[in-house]
Amino acid sequence: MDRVAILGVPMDLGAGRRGVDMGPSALRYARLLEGLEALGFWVEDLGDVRVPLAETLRRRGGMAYLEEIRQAALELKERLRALPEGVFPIVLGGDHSLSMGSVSGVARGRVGVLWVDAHADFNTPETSPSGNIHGMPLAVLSGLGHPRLVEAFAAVDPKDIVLIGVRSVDPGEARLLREQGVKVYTMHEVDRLGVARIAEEALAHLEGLSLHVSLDADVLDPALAPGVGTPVPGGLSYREAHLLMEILAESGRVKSLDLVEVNPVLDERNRTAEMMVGLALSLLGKRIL
Ligand code: HAR
Ligand code: MN
Ligand code: MN
Ligand code: MN
Repeated sequence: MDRVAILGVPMDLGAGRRGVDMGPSALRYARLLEGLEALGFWVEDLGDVRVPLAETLRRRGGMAYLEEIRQAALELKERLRALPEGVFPIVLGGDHSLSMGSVSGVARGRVGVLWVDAHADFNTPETSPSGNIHGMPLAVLSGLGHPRLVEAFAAVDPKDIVLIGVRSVDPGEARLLREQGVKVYTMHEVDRLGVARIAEEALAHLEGLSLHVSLDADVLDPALAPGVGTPVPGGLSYREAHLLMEILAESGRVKSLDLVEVNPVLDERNRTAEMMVGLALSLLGKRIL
């Protein structure tokens, strides 16, 4: 039977506001494990990576948390490396800085990354307007940014990255994305081309590669998914998000998944977590008929 491993990263040190550290609990409470079992998977919840509470650190915000974030992401990376091949990991966040650890942990050789997000997360300390590390993981994975992070997590060729759903990009970040040759489908392209065409183009662009999907809850329209710290209007609809997951599932090439940036403090009756769980199940093969 196919195996899934769940691993939580209750971290909000990379974000500008508190609360995403409760995301792993909210996603578990939304019955992710039971949903996966109903699909026929053998599921093991491996618990959480250790992350210090912001209140216990005598520092505040942004790059001040660099070492704690690095340590948590490194622990995640090591735990993913230790999984037997063929186990499908689902990483529960937590802010998006954890994906430095998830992508580098699953990258055995070349990996294609589908980063589904309202934001590009391609800032460096120089281009970032906020200093928040959850706006930097994709740059770090590509080898750009703070040397302490790059030496630990650089793992992908920027040409093996596809961004989908983007609608908030900082000026320096936009320049870096162009220079590095990252493929970006903004909401403009979602509207013009549709999600089906984009999914097929993305799969063709990453031809031959195993894929990691990093799903940021804020890619969804905030009217549907209010439980996020950095909402941006004009996001994916329920139907677009599900269709994207279903087409990726049909490819059979997705080998790992992050569910990140769910903020239960800002949510309404856990609906954002429930929607993320529904999307994860679609990505793992759930069908209507
Ligand atoms: N681009 C902004 C910054 O770097 C906002 C980043 C927000 N990031 C996330 N993850 N919520 O996608 O500060
Ligand atoms: Mn993100
Ligand atoms: Mn985002
Ligand atoms: Mn966010």
